[in-house]
Order: sequence, then C-alpha cells, then structure tokens
Amino acid sequence: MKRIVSIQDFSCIGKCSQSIALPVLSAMGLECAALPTVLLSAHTAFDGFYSRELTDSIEPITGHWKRLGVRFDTVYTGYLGSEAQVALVEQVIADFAAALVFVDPVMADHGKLYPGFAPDFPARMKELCRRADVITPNVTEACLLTGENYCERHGEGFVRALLEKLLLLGAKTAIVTGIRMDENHMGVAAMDAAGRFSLHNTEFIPSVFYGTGDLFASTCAGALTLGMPAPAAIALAADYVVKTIRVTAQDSDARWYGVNFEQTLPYLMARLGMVEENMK
Ligand code: PXL
Repeated sequence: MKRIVSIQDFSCIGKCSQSIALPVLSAMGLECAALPTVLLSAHTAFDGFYSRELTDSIEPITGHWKRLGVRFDTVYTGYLGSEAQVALVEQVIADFAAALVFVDPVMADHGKLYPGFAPDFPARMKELCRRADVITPNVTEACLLTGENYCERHGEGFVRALLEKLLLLGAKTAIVTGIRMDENHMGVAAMDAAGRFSLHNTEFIPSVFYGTGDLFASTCAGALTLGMPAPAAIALAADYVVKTIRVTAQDSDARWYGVNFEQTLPYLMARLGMVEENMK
C-alpha cells in the first residue's frame, strides 16, 4: 500500500485540512499518516477560534519516524502556522526523500490572506514551493507567490503567464484552482516543466464553502500517488469537488462550514473503480 504523509492543521470543527485528508486518502486506498501543524477549535472562518501551534512536536514526531525507518511515497503539505513550521517541513522533505512532494500553499483566498498570516508569509511559502514537484495554489495564492495582481476574471493569457511564473519558482508542475474564464464555469489550469498547458472546466456553482481547496488538493495528491497522470488526477479532483459542492448546496443543514464530502466518497471510489459502476 502506498503511504502519504499529510502535514497540515487539525481543526476540530469545520471540515478542512486533516479532517478531509485522512478520510479522502483512506477512501482512495492510501495509507495516510497525519502530522498536525496547528490544533484549532474550529477553522479560522469561525469567530473566536482557539489555536495552538504544534511546532515543538514536529521534530520529535518525525525523529521517531526516522528511527523507525518509516518511508513515505508522498509528502503532502497544506496549512502551516508560521515561518518556523515552513522550515521544519523543508527538513521533513529533505529527510524522507519521497518520490512526490506535493505542496498546497494554503494561506489566502478571495484576494486576501487568511487571518493570522503576516504579509511576508507568502515570500517564505515561495521557498517551500521551490522544493515541490507539484504545487496547487488558488488564484489568490498564485498571485501572492508571483506578484501578479489579483483579479476575478481570468483570460487565457493571464492564466498562462501565472503558470509560467509559478514554474519559475522551481516546481515541476503548477496547478491553479478557481480559474474563472466566464460566468458559468470554474476551472483548474495546469502547466508542466515542458510547457504543456491544460484547463479542466467544471460548472460554476455560486456558493462559498470552506475546505474545497483542501478537498481538491487531497484528492489530487492521492490520485498522483496512485500513479495517475496529472491531467487525469486534476479532472478527478475537480469533478469530485464540484459533485460535492452540488450535494452540499442542496443541504439546508450544511452548517459546519465545510462541504459534505462524506456523502460523495462513494462517487470518488467509483471513479477509481473501487466500487460498483452503478454508484457513479
Ligand atoms: O481550507 C483552508 C484552511 C485550512 N486550515 C485552516 C483554515 C483554512 C481556511 O480558512 O482556517 C485552519
């Protein structure tokens, strides 16, 4: 069985980060080791959240894993609480020499940094992106990483330039989520080091749910770890997110500030050929 280490926060309430990565990667048939970076009562969109950085625990945990001789096929990083944590994660990447390093530079959305991130955090995140095989910023994060101006409508020229600038950071494949070329679609654009460009458009559903970026990243990291080519991994992850948003939008009780991905795991597994065709 392939093994992936997911390095991001644990939010007790609000579906995001580890509470998405663990079930999604498990459903995909991967063993997921979770290294929590921050413990939060609820994710940062909730007023008055309690947060405790677990920076001091990272080295003791990974030190134990090293002594045990644990190996990972993929290192997958998401929400990191501080620049000190970025440095520790760089060390994890160096120590475990995984075949795939997947960095989701979680720090911002809708043109703004998430609460708690200092304005110079993106510069540090850029350094981490250098060590990645694959990076998956949303448009806001991609603009912060490249110095492009954030905008809400994206022509192909803008998207290609964004991807080219992201690749200059050093990753082998850059994937940008939340591309809005027209009213009715939302897309995921990608470019690899050979300059191959792809755009996967899905229906745009006008609702805002937290954790959709995490759902995309977990699914995409899982699919790449399973050996899928990048375009297929992107299509699977984007389709799964849209299916999940559609289901969540119908739930008048969807109050936990996250998407109901639990209800759509059978779809994901069916797409992977893990359950009966008729569950698609
Ligand atoms: O979904 C990204 C994310 C991850 N972790 C925490 C967050 C957010 C977005 O708000 O608050 C703690």
